[in-house]
Amino acid sequence: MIKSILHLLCLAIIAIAFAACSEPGAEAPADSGKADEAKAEEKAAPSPAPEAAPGGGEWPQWGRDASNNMMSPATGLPTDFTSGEFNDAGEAEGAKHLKWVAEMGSQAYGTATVKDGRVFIGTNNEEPRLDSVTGDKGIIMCFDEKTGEFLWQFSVPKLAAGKVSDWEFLGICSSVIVDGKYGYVVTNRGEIICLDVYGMSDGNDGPFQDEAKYANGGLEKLNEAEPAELDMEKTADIVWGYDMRSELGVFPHNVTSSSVVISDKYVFASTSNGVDWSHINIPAPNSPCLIALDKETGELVAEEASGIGERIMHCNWSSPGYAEDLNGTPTVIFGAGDGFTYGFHATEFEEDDEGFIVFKELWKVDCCPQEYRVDENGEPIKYATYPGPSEIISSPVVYEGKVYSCIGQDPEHGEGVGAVTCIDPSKGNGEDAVVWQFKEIGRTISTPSIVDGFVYISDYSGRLFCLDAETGEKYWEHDTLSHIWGSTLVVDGKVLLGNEDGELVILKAGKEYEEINTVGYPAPIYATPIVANGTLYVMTQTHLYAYEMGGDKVAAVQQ
Ligand SMILES: [Ca+2]
Ligand SMILES: [Ca+2]
Repeated sequence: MIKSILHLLCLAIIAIAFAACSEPGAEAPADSGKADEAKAEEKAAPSPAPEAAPGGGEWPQWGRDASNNMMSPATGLPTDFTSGEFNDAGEAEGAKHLKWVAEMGSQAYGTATVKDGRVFIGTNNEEPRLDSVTGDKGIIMCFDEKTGEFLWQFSVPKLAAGKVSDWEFLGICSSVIVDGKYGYVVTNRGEIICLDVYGMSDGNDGPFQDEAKYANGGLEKLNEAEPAELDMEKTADIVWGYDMRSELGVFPHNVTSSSVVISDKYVFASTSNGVDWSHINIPAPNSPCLIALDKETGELVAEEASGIGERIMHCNWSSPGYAEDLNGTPTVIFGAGDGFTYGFHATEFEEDDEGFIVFKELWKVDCCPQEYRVDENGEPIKYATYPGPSEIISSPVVYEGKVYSCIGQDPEHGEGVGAVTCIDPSKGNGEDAVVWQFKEIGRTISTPSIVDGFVYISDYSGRLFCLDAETGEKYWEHDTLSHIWGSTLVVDGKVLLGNEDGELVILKAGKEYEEINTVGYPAPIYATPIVANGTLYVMTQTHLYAYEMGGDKVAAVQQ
């Protein structure tokens, strides 16, 4: 279960104003007036046009941007890169196209993000980087983008609950989303933490100043914990923190997973609220499964009150998406633990009867086919059986005004029936909004990639499908012959996907099926490959590989 959660975290991200970043390699307009115009145009665009983003631009969050559509406009992807052989110094000898490789912990589920020269990953503490941090911990590591040099880490103590809410050695499953000086991440303790990406190098930013106490008790025990002796130069700088367990009473099942998404004002986060060890009882049915926090202060702004908590099948591990304009409305998109995908208003909230500020539900669509919920006699089909119902763990993707959402379960529950649902919120609510549903797929915790009208989606059973985004028609499928936890990346006309056997498959994107290469690694791949600034990052359970992409464009990016 925990592993799946981690996987989920990797999946979710947000839409940043990537476009606002002036890419180092972009051609400068001839005069400054034109430059300003160009900048204004860039800021208005939801994502950079391929020609405007040599090297593909940055990858500042799970999903690259808030649409959660994991594709990159980069070109020059080599298809003959290799993993090499580790020598005693920890170098991957003979690895083709490798810039650097960094050792992480023994398990790493927090898919890499890259912004402003830094790379962030989530892992555990089984290969300790700091003498002052020992034993099992949730860890965020920050590396230098060019060299892979370790800069600092965020060390999170484990909850005493163990497997029930904070499974041993799972580490931090969430990806860091970076917005300017700040990064936002969900910890293994069920906390949302705002970090200063510059760490302590520019002093201890606040209001939060109790980093030494946090290291011994998290937010929950700040008042009673003894301050730890820390190597402050390499310690993360916490700006603010929000403890979802103590503030909301949520009960994370096995682990807190998923990544947050941000708008200009808010942080939107799923709470990992779930069932208890019995797998039947829901300890906190009235607690929210999705919340909004003020980005500046970390204060609670709104909570979900659509009744998801009472209908949780297992947990809420999906990372939400955000669209500034979906059917004319700023919308948070949430794949929930009851199998429904929800659209909530992202800027207007309402007060309920008890005085709580809650999300305004715009629409909801059941993404779990009815025949998975009840049998032909109308009897409920048992959860966690092959033909039974599933919740949503992967991230819903927004593409050309539609939402693509997939159902699945914790990989510990094994394989089973799944579905991809295409939702058009302009067509109404519920079944009216369903454009098509594809049911040939098995359960999945992978997030789809959608490029040029093609949907690429893998399932836990190991298959990768190419579907028509408008009709759901299947063009081809490929069996990787191993379980899949991670998600696809589409870049430079290719689809990349890692599996549990440590194989990264490379297929041709488009209607015609073509295998290009399979690259072997010495450890399983549970995270999703990403591309940022002309570099391909492949994350196994133990190592992060950074590969240089080819061509002049890469050189331009590295100026
Ligand atoms: Ca600082
Ligand atoms: Ca601080």
